[in-house]
Amino acid sequence: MESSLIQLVNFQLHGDARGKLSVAEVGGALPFAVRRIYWIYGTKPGVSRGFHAHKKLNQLCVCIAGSLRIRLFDGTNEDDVTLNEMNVGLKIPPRIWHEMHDLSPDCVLIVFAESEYDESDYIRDRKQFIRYVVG
Ligand code: T46
Repeated sequence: MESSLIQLVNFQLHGDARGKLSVAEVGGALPFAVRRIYWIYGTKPGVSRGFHAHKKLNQLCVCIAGSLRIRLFDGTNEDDVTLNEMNVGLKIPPRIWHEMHDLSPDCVLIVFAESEYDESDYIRDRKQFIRYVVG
């Protein structure tokens, strides 16, 4: 499932008799040089996260265990994508409102980010976000 909002990447997969190995490298599946990596896990049942957009930050998310649904909103269109494959990443460009829902108890979401953490890059108010992107 892919729309202009949902940008998925397939990682290079090396499988052999021992199992599988996936690769994300700059110039390949990674669309930017990574300066920060964080991971989200141990989410309590029924808890959703995110509810913000970034002004400039590019990110790539990979669900390496369990599953979750990510809702993306560009100020006009909204779409949902379920991530449950270790070999697939979701690009979250700047100026996209994102919410993470339905995280399974075993969900581990690893996020590759283009820049160091900067709270001033966040827009955490949905109405402010719509004004920011739509004007
Ligand atoms: C995003 C989605 C997918 C830091 O101090 N450094 C960091 O690198 C990060 C990512 C977070 N924090 C602090 C800021 C907050 O006090 O950790 C706390 C939780 O962060 P937040 O409420 O923003 O977490 P989520 O899960 O709502 O959002 C996170 C990322 O922050 C965000 O950039 O795109 O995951």
